[in-house]
Amino acid sequence: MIERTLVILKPSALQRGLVGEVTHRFERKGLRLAGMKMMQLTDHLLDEHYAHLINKPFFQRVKDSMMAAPVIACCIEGVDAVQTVRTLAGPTNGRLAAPGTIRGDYSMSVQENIIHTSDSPENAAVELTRFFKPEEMFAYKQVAFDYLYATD
Ligand code: IDP
Repeated sequence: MIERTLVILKPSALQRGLVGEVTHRFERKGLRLAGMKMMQLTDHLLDEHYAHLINKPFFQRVKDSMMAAPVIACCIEGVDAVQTVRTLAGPTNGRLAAPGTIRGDYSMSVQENIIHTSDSPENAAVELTRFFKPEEMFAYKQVAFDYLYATD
């Protein structure tokens, strides 16, 4: 099933100069960039985006960290894209994430863990609507598409 998912390159990715490196990993995997934009997150947007963390003691710290610099929001597409992107990202704590994952290779932190990735197809749909207008996401067929999924 072709899915779209939201990836946010967090301020930690921009501060560390990892935007190209992280984006390259998704491209090399065979995932397709359907949308990409730089934006400054706001308190209001983060209240919605991180609503599941609202009662956590670190909620404000996480929001401040997400507003400390601009972010780059990406719409990434592919078969099973939500889980594939989560696997490439690794678990939340960068210190526990396996080498080879984005967080495992570039993060020593729970908070400053380089990227956000949607955790389910349902949440991906909600999050993409929150961060992108319909006309900011683009449908086109990658030339390698038939090779990428040849035996599926
Ligand atoms: P996820 O980003 O791996 O899906 P969530 O539990 O949804 O993890 O948490 C959202 C973000 O909040 C994390 O990526 C991380 O930046 C931050 N966060 C989560 N737990 C903690 C914590 O215990 N301390 C500090 N920041 C945290």
